[in-house]
Amino acid sequence: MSARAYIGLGSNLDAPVEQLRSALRALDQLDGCHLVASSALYTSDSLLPGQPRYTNAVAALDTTLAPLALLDALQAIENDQGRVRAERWGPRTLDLDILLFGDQVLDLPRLKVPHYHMHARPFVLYPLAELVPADFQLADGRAIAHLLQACPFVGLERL
Ligand code: ROI
Repeated sequence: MSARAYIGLGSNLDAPVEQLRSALRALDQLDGCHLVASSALYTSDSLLPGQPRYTNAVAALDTTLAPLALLDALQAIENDQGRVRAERWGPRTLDLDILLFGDQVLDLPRLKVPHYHMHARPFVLYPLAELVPADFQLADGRAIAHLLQACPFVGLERL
């Protein structure tokens, strides 16, 4: 059985656009996964001061992997692309987050789905909105249209 997962991609080191393109290829090549679509790329200032600007995108991925197996696979891609986990929230070559996993709501130590911060992040919501129908609801019932209304398109540049 396959589930549609939505993956948030972010990078603010070492040629971010190339990092995201390479990550999209790697997602499509994962065993049991098929890249269905990807959003445009967006740039925005870091939520934390003193870091380079980020480039972000969202991908729709069909997968037969279980959520934690997908998480392991995403972390392997991050490591392959040179991510060093020096500090929490620090600059990174590549960040891959599971935003949504089918209709599942998960509250595990390693994985919370829907992603805990996605509702407040324009660099997640606006690319996600490119990939889902206008009446789309998150697995916990929140409507994307309401989340977008509460999260203005401020500080985002669509590439
Ligand atoms: N800011 C932006 N614009 N994009 C990100 O992906 C991002 N990721 C982070 C923090 C440092 C919170 N800021 C970000 O982890």
